[in-house]
Amino acid sequence: MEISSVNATEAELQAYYDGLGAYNVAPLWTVLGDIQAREPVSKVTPYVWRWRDVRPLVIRATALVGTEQAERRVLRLMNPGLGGRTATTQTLFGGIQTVMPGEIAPAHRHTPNALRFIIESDGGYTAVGGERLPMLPGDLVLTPSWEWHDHGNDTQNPMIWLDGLDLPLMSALEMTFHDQYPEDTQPVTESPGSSLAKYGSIALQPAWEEHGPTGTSPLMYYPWTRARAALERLATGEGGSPYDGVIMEYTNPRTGAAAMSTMACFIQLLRPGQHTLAHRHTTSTVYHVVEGRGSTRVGDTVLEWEEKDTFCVPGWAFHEHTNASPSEPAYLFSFTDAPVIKGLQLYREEPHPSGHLPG
Ligand code: GTQ
Ligand code: FE2
Repeated sequence: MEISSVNATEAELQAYYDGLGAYNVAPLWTVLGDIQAREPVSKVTPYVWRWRDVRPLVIRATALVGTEQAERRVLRLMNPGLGGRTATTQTLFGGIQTVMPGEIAPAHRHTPNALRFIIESDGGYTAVGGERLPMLPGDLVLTPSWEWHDHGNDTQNPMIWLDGLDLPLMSALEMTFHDQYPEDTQPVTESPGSSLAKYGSIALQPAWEEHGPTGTSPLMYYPWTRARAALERLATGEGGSPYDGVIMEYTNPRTGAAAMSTMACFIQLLRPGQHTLAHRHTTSTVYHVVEGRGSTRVGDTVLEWEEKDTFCVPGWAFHEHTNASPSEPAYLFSFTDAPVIKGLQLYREEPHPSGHLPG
């Protein structure tokens, strides 16, 4: 036996191809190069959404649409490479949401998982599981799949935060279910601080509650004060990742696994002047600059960032970070699709062969 070779004329081939569409079949061999690329080439464009541009736009929206009209008044962070899809990376969605003084965003639930990383606020809350979780700048609030959630601003100042959802993934899976709560807000059944006291006490977990080895995090609130203190403390030593500096994952306190089934969340500190080594991995990332200024090189692109900017890094793209300040640390929050990629046993990671990207 041997590999066969047949030489049809262009005209014969074209006539054959023209006849296939009517039967909804098509040749694989004409597209095999795309399907079997040697490695992924992401359509996602590395991009920075600058706070100085986006903030006025989200504030303008508050004068034009209420939470009655919008349900969620969010500006979507549209990746320029994804052709108008509601997507910031292939799997992740980022948006900037505002809730103005006296406003609520009504209670609903849906299969997409969501996180909130607070950018500007004086208070206010997201209610989940009957508890009003605080939303101060730098706090992380989770609303995992199918949990009722409503937002409210009982302060005098705007609340603005970064939403992170797995919408593009849910859309690809055609797995979006959505429910409206019969009232605008869910009943408050838990006292303030109860979930943090129950699940957020170092290595102490309530022994009276039954739980299996897996599942989503029972803790849905990770205050900035604790995250920052942990990073500051660790930054006094030598430790950390050569690619990410002092980086900590927000985990499910019962299992140590990622905070949600589809998204992992991280907070990292780049030491003053730090320039990390370059690597790449098959997870994509949305970053938010909590404090500081610097740049992230992604392949040939340099993303310059400063406080409150949001930027994205595609999967399988080499990237390295630089903290531009010689005296101040930079703090980056980020979320990735790691639980999905790792759960499907598709995770790969490699260092850049030269250590740093050229340029
Ligand atoms: O706050 O519940 O950005 O349901 C997209 C969908 C936010 C929310 C988004 C949502 C929400
Ligand atoms: Fe929602």
